[in-house]
Amino acid sequence: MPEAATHVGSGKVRELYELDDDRLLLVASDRISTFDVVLPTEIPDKGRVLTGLSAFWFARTREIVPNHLLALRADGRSTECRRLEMLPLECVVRGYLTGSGWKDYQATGAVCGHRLAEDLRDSDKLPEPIFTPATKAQEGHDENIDREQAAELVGQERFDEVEQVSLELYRFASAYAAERGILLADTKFELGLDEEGQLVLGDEAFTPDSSRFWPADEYEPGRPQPSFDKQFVRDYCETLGWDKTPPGPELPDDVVAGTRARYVEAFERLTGLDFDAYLADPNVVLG
Ligand code: Q0Z
Repeated sequence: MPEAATHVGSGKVRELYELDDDRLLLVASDRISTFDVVLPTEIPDKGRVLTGLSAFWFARTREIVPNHLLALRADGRSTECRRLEMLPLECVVRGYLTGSGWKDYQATGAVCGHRLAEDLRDSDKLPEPIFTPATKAQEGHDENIDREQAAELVGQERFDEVEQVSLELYRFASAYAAERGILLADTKFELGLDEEGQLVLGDEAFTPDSSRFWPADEYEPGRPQPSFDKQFVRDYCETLGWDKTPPGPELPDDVVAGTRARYVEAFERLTGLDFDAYLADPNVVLG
């Protein structure tokens, strides 16, 4: 960071700084988390892959909804963005039934008030994508809520707009990814308002940290799917008998290398660009 910037927030693997009254700097580190624990070993360039993918999607979805992206920095991991008033809602869209959606379905037959057919299996494709909002937890897991609860948080009109925009974003990105051999099982984004009260996409978009990416050629409903990016890490951790509480284990070099290769592969398949071209000039993703 060349200029003075005040640190204003930390995520598991990202940092947020204030540049001035109107602008924030979002920096993606190379940290990786698994089973909700950040590991002591980094995956080189992971933050650049996520930043590049997010910017790629921002550039291609701006006709669906404007976004907060102002500039990509030359380091490839830092994004200058417009400061928004974030909605107190996690916008989640699911095209497949897994994770907390699968858990809720098994317990109640519904996900966030969407009643589903009775015979669905883990990872089944849903007849159509569903909007399944969640509350933003300061700590621990977001809590799924139904549309009535979500409408109370942001107002009915805004809720309707957020749902429509979220579904449109998911339909666009999942169709695009599927053509490139990657299933976008579900995704989460954050929307905010600009000074004029217009809806703006913030945070990150369609990265492997905010979405479940599954390799299409290994898709087999009825069981949990391998993760496109983190499967080597999870498999390695399972061999250790680690109890999944902090601290997490160090990763051996071959697991680091294999995982880095998967992130780079996701970037290259989705963007159609060489990752080296991104490293040379991040703005290539803006097309
Ligand atoms: C995003 C987060 C991170 C910790 C606030 N454009 C925006 N305007 C206002 N607020 C945000 C954004 Cl992106 C905002 N987060 C999530 C990101 C570290 C928390 F990198 N929090």
